[in-house]
Amino acid sequence: MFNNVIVRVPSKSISEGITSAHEGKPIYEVALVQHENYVSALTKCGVEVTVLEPKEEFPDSCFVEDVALCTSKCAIITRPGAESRREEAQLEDMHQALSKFYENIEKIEEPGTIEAGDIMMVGDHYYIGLSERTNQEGANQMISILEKYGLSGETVSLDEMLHLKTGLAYLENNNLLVAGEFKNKEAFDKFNKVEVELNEAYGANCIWVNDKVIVPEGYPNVQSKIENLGYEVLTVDTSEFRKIDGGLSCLSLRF
Ligand code: CIR
Repeated sequence: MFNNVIVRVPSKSISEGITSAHEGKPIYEVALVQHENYVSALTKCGVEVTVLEPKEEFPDSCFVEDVALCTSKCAIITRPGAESRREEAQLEDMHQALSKFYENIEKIEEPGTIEAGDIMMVGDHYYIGLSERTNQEGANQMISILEKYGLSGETVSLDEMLHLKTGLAYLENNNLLVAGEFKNKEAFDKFNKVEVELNEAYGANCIWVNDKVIVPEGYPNVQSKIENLGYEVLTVDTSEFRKIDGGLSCLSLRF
């Protein structure tokens, strides 16, 4: 059960976000409306949403998921692997917001790098993707911190995707959406894997929030697979975030 969510409003500079997609630049005004709709969908799931102000100097700063991991016991400030995003994790308003909810706030230190889009929570256990953004040192530090609080973690290697949760979404009740390179990873064999086809791969980045699942708009097969599992689905158009490799999960911290 999640009670709280933190988001950050996209900045005008979103048009300059890091991207590997060739879908053009996000349109700021459209991104703002999509972000408002995202917040409305979260509110429908019964969480309290803390909305942080936009930060022009950080084009990717609406993707708050990457700068902190929020667990049941502590929050951990990450150290993003992308140079242009590193200082995002030091933003004072985020630290203040986290300190309202957490007594224990930990930090990943140099030379560790980690972006929490690479971390998937399954109960008290955390899967950590080793990617271009998250290195072994960052993962080791994260696992030590988790263990200090009675939680646990393990690493999973990534070869193709940006982040672990680009192609995975844990929907609770042992249900795991899997796309691309994760379909055949042994680490996930114990789950009830629901496979997402290549042409809807972006739709694998969904979020479970209190028994509802928020799914990006425009991925009908993903949507019906999730509905067939018995979940109520809410959809939100995230086309502008997709243009800079961002999905639904990246836009919020949920705890
Ligand atoms: C980036 O490349 O860092 C951003 N343009 C997208 C971040 C997406 N975040 C995520 O998957 N957790």
